[in-house]
Amino acid sequence: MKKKEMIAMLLAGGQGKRLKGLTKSLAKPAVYFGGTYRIIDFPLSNCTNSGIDTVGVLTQYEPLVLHSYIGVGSDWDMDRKNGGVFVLPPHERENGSSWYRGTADAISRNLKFIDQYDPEHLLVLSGDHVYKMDYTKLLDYHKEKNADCSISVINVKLEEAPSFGMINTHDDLRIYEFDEKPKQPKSTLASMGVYIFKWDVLRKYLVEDIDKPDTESSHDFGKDVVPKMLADGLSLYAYPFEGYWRDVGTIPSLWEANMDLLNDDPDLNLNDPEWRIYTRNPNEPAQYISPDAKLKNCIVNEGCTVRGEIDRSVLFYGVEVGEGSVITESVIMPEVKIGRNVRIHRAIVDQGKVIPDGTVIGADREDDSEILLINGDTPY
Ligand code: ADQ
Ligand code: ADP
Repeated sequence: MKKKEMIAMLLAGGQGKRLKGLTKSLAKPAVYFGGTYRIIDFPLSNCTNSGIDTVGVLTQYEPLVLHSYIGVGSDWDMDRKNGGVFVLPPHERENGSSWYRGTADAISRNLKFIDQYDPEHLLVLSGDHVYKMDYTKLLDYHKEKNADCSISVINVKLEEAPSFGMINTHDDLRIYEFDEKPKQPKSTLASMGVYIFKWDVLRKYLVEDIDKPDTESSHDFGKDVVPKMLADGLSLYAYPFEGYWRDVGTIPSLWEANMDLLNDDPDLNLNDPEWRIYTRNPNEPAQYISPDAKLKNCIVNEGCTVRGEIDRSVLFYGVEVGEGSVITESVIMPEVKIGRNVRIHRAIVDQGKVIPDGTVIGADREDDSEILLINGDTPY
């Protein structure tokens, strides 16, 4: 196998418990976003656009949709002779355990895959985030600092800090503190879960970690590997990322990031010829808008038939909206069939849901601050 300067490992195994009903039969990276995409399209496209041609995708929870979706990677221009995208589900170890225990364990169990390319650096990515990032800039920074590990960081609000790995740095951005999900955060600089490691350095840490009993290590980058490297005095640097980045791990954050796209000049520009986000084309016919339909400030994907009113909403492919129905501030996932005279306000409606005529969802509330999730469990 040809030696590569850097390959990427994309962690796509998370269950996404905070997305509740949306991830019941779907891994979080496979959740739909922005009318056309699945979340995993973002890191995959970022890899393609950054010239990274070899990507291992680590799956675990509900892998079937992800496996068939990624296929041979042709939609992201990854079906290369030299490199490509490789889906890596957990396989049995000699001691019989088959589940990936944590994010670091997932990488440790694929050492052979990585070693084939004998890379100098390893890019570790999360499959849960919506952003456009040129990873070559992070690599340049990592080399310039001669870092053992470089972590991409972004400023978050102090009240959001307990959900992230929080970082403190010296003036030269060298990291001296890393707290995974601190109850009492001491900074607002959050790890984006995007790391570049010197491969020979990380490899040693992974080999050491994999044999530790679960009582001593949760085999996780944020909880175990990064803090251990820091404690050992290795050189870890923070790379300040500038741009739109969202962890869309909760119903409100997924809804909000979809709504962000409806701004006239959105912070996340998806119509950027310099940085395309690739996705699998559903091959649906063009959308049909009936003479009585009214559409304002919305994203409507192909295969939709709209006979009602849509305002500030995102419709994925194949959605039907019947006569007299009014949809406001909502995200309607693919192939949802909405009958006549339905009202939906501030909700996410999950894929394939059928909403009978006359149903009112969220439109008759006094307090509409909560975003409703309508899925297979909802009683209509
Ligand atoms: P979390 O997002 O909470 O924090 P985690 O749940 O470990 O971390 O998920 C990271 C990624 O790995 C996700 O893409 C998930 O789908 C995937 N994943 C989780 N377990 C896996 C497994 N066993 N096998 C394969 N893939 C798996 C992390 C960092 C924080 C950082 C935030 C940024 O730990 O430090 O601030 O990401 O969102
Ligand atoms: P959440 O949105 O709840 O934070 P994540 O996808 O980030 O969900 O995963 C939460 C935790 O669940 C992670 O620590 C991850 O290691 C663990 N996890 C992910 N998939 C599985 C699984 N299939 N079985 C057991 N634990 C898992």
